[in-house]
Amino acid sequence: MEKNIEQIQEQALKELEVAADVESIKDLSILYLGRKGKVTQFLRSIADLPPEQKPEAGKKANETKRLLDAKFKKAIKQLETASSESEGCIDVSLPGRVVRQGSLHPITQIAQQICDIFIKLGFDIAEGPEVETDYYNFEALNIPKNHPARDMQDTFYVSKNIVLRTHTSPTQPRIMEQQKPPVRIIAPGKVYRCDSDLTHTPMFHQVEGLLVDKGISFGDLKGVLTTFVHQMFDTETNLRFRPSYFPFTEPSAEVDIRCVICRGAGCRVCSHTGWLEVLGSGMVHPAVFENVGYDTTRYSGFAFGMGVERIAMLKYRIDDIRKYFENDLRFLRQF
Ligand code: 2U9
Repeated sequence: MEKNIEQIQEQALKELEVAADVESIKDLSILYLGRKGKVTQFLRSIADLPPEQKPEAGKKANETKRLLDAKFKKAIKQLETASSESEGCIDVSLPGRVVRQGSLHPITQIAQQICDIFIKLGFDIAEGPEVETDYYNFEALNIPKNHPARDMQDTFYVSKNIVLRTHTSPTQPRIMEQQKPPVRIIAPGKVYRCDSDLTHTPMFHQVEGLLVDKGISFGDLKGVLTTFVHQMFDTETNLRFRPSYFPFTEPSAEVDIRCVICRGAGCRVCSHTGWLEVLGSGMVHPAVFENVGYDTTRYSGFAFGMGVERIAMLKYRIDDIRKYFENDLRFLRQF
């Protein structure tokens, strides 16, 4: 009989060793210590033993019961502690979380497309400061103090002679002061004007270009800007050059393209004119050349400028410029 309870204990401990989870140990506990369990049944059977064997058998059976109960409880506790510690750990068997790839802002994409077209035409990129002196932003570009063009630009003043640049054109006299012709540069970047509505934001992006060499004519200007429009939109997009005025160019022209929405039939976007204004341009004013020490009898050149947001609005058919700067990912992810 005593051997029997030892065998039961030995068997229970062997089974406990291979029990891998809490549920299996609980099952073992029922199998050995439950109401109909092996140890319980052994305890009950002691009643049928001869009286002299009962005390020893009872003692051994109770020791086994206590030992197994303690071993089962300890094993359950160890498994539960191990599982709560592993909660903060990485489960390498789980599928990975997808990291969304970022993309360039639509305005950056359009600015790059514009620059790429001019780079292929032989232009270099030039960059200048966004906080600019009154001299380079205005004076060097033939916009003297009290000139009405200063009001047109709605300038943010940092101090009396320092402004947030109202165009990227000041980059160009800076380059011309350092470099003799030929000059072929485009100046992309942020500009600032005190203006805000459906089609204007206080900060926007421009690309302005300059080409200076011997014998440059208005025909060169037309050829370069026509190539640009055909590559940026498509070769079916007609252009018209409309006389205009800028202090830094003479003669000056605004460049319209056939409406990309209605193809000239007339719609809300082109105010029923069939045309959209996309560029300003002209032959560089001799006063600008004199300011940078270029010989106006030897050199001539053309210049142009465009708003990147305006081009982006037409390409992507967005009618409110502010959408580009609200940082709404549902909008930005479309590009
Ligand atoms: C130099 C001389 C002349 C650059 C030019 C424009 C015409 C022009 C505007 C278009 C829309 C800016 O974003 S916009 O408001 N630009 O109309 N810009 S000619 O003329 C220069 C530049 C540099 C030395």
